[in-house]
Amino acid sequence: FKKAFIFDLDGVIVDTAKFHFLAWKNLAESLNISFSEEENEQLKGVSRINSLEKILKWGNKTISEEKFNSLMAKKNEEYLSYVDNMSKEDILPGVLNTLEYLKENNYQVALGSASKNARRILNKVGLNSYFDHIVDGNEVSKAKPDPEVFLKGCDLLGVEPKDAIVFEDSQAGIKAANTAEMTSVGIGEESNLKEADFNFEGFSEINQETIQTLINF
Ligand code: B16
Ligand code: MG
Repeated sequence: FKKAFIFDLDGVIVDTAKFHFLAWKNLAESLNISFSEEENEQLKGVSRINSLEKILKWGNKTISEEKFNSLMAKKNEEYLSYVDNMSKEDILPGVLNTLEYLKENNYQVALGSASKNARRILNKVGLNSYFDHIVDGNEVSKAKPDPEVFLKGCDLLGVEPKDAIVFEDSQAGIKAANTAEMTSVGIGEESNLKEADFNFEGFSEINQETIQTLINF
């Protein structure tokens, strides 16, 4: 039986990708680099530093370290201005039901996010108390697809990776879970997440029966 659940944040619990998109787009445009939803898709689950590196590469731009750091700070400031307007209503459909079911049944639950803003976001939407442990971008040195973030989660929860189930919306995150031999559950468009063990459009499709199927997998 599987014993623990690890949730990604952006794209699984809340849709903050749209805020990242707005902030990255403004940054890219200030550098005369075009930036579309398609490019944004490739930044999902990718750390802040790696995201800016990718954008610069797409635009064939090199900048000083100082400018790099100031752009990252500016992007985050804009991103947080959107985050700070979030509330319970921004929790994606079905997520709260699942978290409540897991809590009532004493399953172990952790967050495994690349975001350095994960705690702030969980606070904003009022979900902090559902997580036994939080591992976020402040605690890992290797970004997804490296499994470090999920392995740390397993350590904290005291379970073997093979006994953990990971919910992820990004290709990098599914890869990370698979590398660590965890059960990977893709949330979002299946064609994007073909390598996942299971696929669901969102948590509205996940009920108690589904959870039991995952546990027995
Ligand atoms: P921050 P996740 C990831 O969160 C996002 O998907 C990705 O787009 C973002 O660049 C990254 O967090 C870093 O976020 O700038 O807030 O530190 O999907 O791993 O929860
Ligand atoms: Mg994500």
